[in-house]
Amino acid sequence: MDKITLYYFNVGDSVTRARGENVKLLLEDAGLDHEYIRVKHEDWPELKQKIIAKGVHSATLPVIETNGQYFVKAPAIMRYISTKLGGKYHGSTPEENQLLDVAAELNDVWFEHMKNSFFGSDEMKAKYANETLPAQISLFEKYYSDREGPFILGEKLTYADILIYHMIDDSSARSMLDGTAPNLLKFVEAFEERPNLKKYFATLK
Ligand SMILES: N[C@@H](CCC(=O)N[C@@H](CS)C(=O)NCC(=O)O)C(=O)O
Repeated sequence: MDKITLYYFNVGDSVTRARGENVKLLLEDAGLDHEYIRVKHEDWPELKQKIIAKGVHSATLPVIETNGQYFVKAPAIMRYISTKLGGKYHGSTPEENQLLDVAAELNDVWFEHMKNSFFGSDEMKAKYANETLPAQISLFEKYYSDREGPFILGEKLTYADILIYHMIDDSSARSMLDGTAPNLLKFVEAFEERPNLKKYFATLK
């Protein structure tokens, strides 16, 4: 693929928090030539208008620009890149791809819960930590128990795995997996051992 420029905000004090990191992880795993531009909130309205002027009616971040074109919505960007790479991060059958779509949809529901608690009251934060988060982990553990793993479809890493890995990371939920979600733990460990990702994670320390 041609060089990709990824744009996203910095959210809070973390360089990996929220939706942009999903695309970043895919770019790193695939070893694609890219640049990651952090958009300041005051610069976003101008960039947004520039993207809209290119015919992208619902301009949000993350966005990627490649070959003069802009592409939006994190899971859709990931599917687009996967398709450009011959389905590298897709399943092999319509049924497998349907499962990945479902996992991505459920992941988005989880993200919305996390986002609302992040910006919400102490009560909302406590409800998320004590009820929603354990329920989400237990739900995804079921999906990862259906096959040998380590990934949701088996041995092949998919874009849905990237979304789910990042959700676990963003929720600081890794430590909760030990003893409660063995298949998710196996998945997370395998994910972190992927050579390109291992190198990338080392740069974050
Ligand atoms: N479902 C979309 C959500 C995109 C979204 O809401 N992005 C927010 C930042 S996380 C945004 O761009 N907000 C500014 C705006 O809508 O102008 C995705 O996955 O990319």
